[in-house]
Amino acid sequence: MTHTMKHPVTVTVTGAAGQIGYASLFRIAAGEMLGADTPVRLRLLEIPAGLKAAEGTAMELADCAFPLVESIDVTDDPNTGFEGANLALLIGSRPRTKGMERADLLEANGGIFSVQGRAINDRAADDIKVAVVGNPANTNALIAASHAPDVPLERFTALTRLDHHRAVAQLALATGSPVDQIEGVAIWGNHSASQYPDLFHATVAGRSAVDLLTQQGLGQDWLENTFISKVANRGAEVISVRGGSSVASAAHAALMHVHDWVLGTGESWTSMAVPSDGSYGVAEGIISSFPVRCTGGVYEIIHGLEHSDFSQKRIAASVAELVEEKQAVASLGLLGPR
Ligand code: NAX
Repeated sequence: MTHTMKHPVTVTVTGAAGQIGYASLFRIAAGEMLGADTPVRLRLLEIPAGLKAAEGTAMELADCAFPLVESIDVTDDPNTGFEGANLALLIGSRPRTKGMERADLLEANGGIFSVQGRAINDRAADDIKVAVVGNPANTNALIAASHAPDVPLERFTALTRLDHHRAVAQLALATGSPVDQIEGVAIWGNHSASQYPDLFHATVAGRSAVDLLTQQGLGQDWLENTFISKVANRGAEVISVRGGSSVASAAHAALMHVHDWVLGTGESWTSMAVPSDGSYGVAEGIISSFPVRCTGGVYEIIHGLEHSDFSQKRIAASVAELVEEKQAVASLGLLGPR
């Protein structure tokens, strides 16, 4: 390694033996998340049932002889897994199985994310940044944060970057323009079907996206019944076509979420679910998606956007779902001391 290399970063990935874990780890190891100048120490955290498969993944990671990888550790102990962690991708969670009620789902995940929140609180490095991928992602992030009172609240985030990318892709398709011409798309609310993908501040090659769409005869009906529903239900559509849930696109979104948080967005925006600061009428005390800009390892919610009644209602509906989820986990006793 040369003197231009940065200090190594300890990255903990939970659910390391799962599909998204597998699709993420090799790209993290190759430097696609933190850059080609940042060595990584990888920690693969699994449950006992996933340990052997995670060890197999670690063997393959070793077999790639990635120059940036300083170490690879596999464990099923959260305290060991988060020891000295600078970045945590919380991917492993308990998916909803047939016949499972929402309360059962929240409870099963509450068990996972409370333990991990405590371990992060006690063991992680002072600059820990957490990105929750495992569903229900926003509320899982809230549970983890509530059990980590010594970690600044703003370090707990959840992934809505996949929804953001899906929205950009659909807008590119509808306007026949390349994705790199699109700016100002935003995802608001929950990473669920209630989310609000917002095009009203978006531009395509510097022109208002809404004006362009209107010129093409794509109005409110297209917005509500095609665009929003397509983005919000894209996960289900992928399952029905591919025969399995989104994996590589989710892994890519997780990497880009962390990449931009750490390395910056420049002047453009992205979307992240972050603790609400109360702006746009989003209740404080929940983790909700906002448009953000990142600089110097810190994200900042974009303030001062004007919303139509339609947008306000859509945001409020998704926020109401997050408040309900919070009340449900609180009444199950899953929230910690924060
Ligand atoms: P898999 O079932 O393939 O992998 C999950 C892995 O997590 C398993 O290996 C399991 O053993 C492990 N695990 C479970 N509990 C754990 C714990 N307490 N500690 C460590 N590891 C644990 O699922 P995969 O397809 O990888 O999806 C992972 C999660 O991402 C799911 O919750 C899924 O719903 C969620 N998703 C989130 C998305 C987002 O945009 N936020 C999109 C894609 C995906 O649906």
